[in-house]
Amino acid sequence: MSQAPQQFDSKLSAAGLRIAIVVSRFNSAVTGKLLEGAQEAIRHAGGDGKDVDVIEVPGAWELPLIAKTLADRAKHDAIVCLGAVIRGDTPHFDFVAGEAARGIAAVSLEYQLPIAFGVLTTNTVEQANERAGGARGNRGFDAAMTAIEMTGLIRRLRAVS
Ligand code: INI
Repeated sequence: MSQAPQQFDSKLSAAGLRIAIVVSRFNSAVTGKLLEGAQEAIRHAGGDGKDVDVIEVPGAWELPLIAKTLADRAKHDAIVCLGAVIRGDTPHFDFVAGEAARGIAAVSLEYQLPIAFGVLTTNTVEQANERAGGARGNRGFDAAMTAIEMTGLIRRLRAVS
């Protein structure tokens, strides 16, 4: 099935933004590529690597707790969560992937903080690789660009209220 590439506004700016990237070590060959993509996106949007904190967690299950801990410290403008849950590896795929998604969404809404969901959920490692710098782009790059866009959008909406 073909998938249109995600489109981003070329004027998006990460200048001055403090961004936390939380990346899972499980399937690290894939998540390392997602991390590279996210860091590239922040550079591409004019962000400074010094303003970016990278925090590793064991697996996607652990992403929501660390996202919540970071949100509670209120030191970042946005958080990017990266992981790779691959169905072939586990019968509990649905629990890990579902709870990661649910938990990240809950923290984002509770703290009204942009938290991008850069967690691949695929049937095979080949499908994951395609989306981590392969033929279908890099979802880490997309997640970071989404976090940058949402940060600007929220700031603009707050400024007019
Ligand atoms: N974690 C992942 O990030 N991806 C997976 O594919 C995965 N599998 O296959 O089980 C996975 N499991 C570990 C899980 O995220 C937790 O780290 C573990 O259950 C301990 O809480």
